Amino acid sequence: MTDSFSPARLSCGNRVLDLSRPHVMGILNVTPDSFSDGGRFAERDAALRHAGAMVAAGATLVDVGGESTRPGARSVSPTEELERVAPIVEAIARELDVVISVDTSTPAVIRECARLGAGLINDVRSLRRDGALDAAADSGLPVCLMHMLGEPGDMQDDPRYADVTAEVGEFLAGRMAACAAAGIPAERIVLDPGFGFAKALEHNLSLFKHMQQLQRFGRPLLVGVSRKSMIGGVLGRGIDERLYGSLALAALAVGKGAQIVRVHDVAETVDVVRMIAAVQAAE
Ligand code: 8Y4
Repeated sequence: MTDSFSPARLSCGNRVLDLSRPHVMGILNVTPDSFSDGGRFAERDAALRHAGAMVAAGATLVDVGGESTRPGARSVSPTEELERVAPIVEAIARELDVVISVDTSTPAVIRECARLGAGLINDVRSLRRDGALDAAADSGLPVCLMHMLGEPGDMQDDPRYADVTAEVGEFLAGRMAACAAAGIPAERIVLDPGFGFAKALEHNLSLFKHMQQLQRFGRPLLVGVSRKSMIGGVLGRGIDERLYGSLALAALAVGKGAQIVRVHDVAETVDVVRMIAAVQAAE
């Protein structure tokens, strides 16, 4: 009985997320500005201001990432990634009341950010890098396991599925088993279908339609579709014209039971999510 229900709470370090209502995770830009002679301080300041604005708009999580997952992006060394992310995690932990999610696959970054006050490890590689399972286990933090085949650089080279939702479910079950073996219990896991990762438009749409199948694991679902190419593919809109498409998918995801939506447009999405939550909470 309790198995088929998502738990009401997720413990995120020193904060607890109430999962009886949906949450908005704001995507934080951490773009290194090589032209600013203010250097690291200006970067950290801009990130902190952006995070503060998202929290004021109602984000209960912010996702901080120092490595681009875009196809063709230059790879970043662990030291470089840590130098970008750690000061920002530290500043947000000191200044803001929010769960800090760290978008990383790198064991050293997982360990250091946990020490600095992060509340969630968001790994698009689902802890498949050497040492990542142990680092996440030792952190004591929850982990978001996301479906992706291959690596960001090659993932869009002709992805094929017989049944995309079933295969995503099998993949996530395998990663949950790997986590269990490494000492990360199910209670610390969040699952993510991985929209836009190793999936053609038809796969993204079918996976979205059948996302509810992933509720069978009894774990909270995180969905990231904001401004993604599946919206561009359907609507024929450029990246700056995808707000309404993004809001439609955020609403539909929450309607299908997603507890966390990862978005760029926090204020707009918070209105959508709060409206749905009000209806869901009614008699
Ligand atoms: C515009 C800007 C359009 C960026 C697309 C994008 C997910 C994620 C990403 C996700 C989880 C992205 C780090 C891709 N997507 N983490 N990360 N789930 N858990 N592209 O779907 O936002 S990066």
